Amino acid sequence: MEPKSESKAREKKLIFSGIAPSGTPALGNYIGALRNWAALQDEYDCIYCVVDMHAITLRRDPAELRKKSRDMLTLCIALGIDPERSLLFYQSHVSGHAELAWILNCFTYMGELGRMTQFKDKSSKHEDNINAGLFTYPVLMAADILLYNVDLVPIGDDQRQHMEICRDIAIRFNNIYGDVFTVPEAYYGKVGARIMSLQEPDRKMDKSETANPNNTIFLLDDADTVISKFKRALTDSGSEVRFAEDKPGVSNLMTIYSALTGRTMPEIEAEFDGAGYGKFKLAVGEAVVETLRPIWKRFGELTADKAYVDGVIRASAEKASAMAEITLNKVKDKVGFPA
Ligand code: ATP
Ligand code: LTN
Repeated sequence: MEPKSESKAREKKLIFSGIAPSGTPALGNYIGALRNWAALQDEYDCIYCVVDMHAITLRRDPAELRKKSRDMLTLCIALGIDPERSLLFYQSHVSGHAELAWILNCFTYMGELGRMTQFKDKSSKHEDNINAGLFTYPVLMAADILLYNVDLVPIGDDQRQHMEICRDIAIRFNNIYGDVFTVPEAYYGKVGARIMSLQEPDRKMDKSETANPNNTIFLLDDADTVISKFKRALTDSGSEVRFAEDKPGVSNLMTIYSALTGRTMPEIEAEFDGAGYGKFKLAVGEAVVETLRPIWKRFGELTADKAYVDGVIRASAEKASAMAEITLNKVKDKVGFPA
């Protein structure tokens, strides 16, 4: 993918998305975001980023962060992100992200950041470390996106507020300085924009889950672990497989099953009519294992091929830096930094 110069228009629309290496990716990340990342490559030019700078808003062990970042990036390739067509790199390798974030901080209000539910949620969970980075997290995310003037941002439902603030910042900046940033749209996949925890279906499945690993299916869990987590998944009273508000556990499992098999809710209800929860939960677990099996294999092969993955990281970061520089130079000029 080449940097877009003023003279050469891009044929395809451009996409950016990021994922934090804050844990082993979870089934929620896969269904809500990562599998869309792979699918969108046919239609769009795509830039995908392991956002390690976002990850340090919580304290991390350095060696572990490095490993998680590498695994995340490798897993992205295993999931179908094709480095021949798309860029895939670490956020910290392209300094433009941090530079633009600082500038955008000066165009973002405390009040709008204070309304972010993710900030409220994460600061209540980590009362001992409510740092400024956690507060300005959405500004760095806006910088990630606006740096590349992308059209579309594939994300899960939990990122709606962050996308809105990104658009507001872009519009605000453009109103002052003219047409600098493309105002991006969010892209939500059709099914499964919010996969819930298996044991507590009233909250979303998180990859950073540590309290109870049975809440989350991690993409690198083995087959037995996946099946056993589904067998234990919390279902609701009764025995009917029915998609309904008063059945959050069963409905969540149906969403997963539907996302992976392409079957509709009425089809799933018919398939498991009278079957009972045990059989249904096993079928969902098996559908997940079948989806993950080729990914596990590819991940193993890629982990063994260090030189190839290193090459992808280096080449992508170089191309991304060149693209970022074009926007950054324009922004610096607009705000009045000397050439
Ligand atoms: P953390 O646990 O560190 O907060 P996370 O699991 O929420 O992480 P992110 O890195 O914040 O994951 O998100 C990566 C992508 O996955 C985002 O597009 C996000 O919307 C999507 N996503 C995260 N959790 C879910 C979920 N439970 N269902 C659907 N999509 C999700
Ligand atoms: N905050 C996002 C991760 C993220 C992101 C981005 C997603 C950081 N920068 C830019 C899309 C575009 C999240 O999913 N938690």
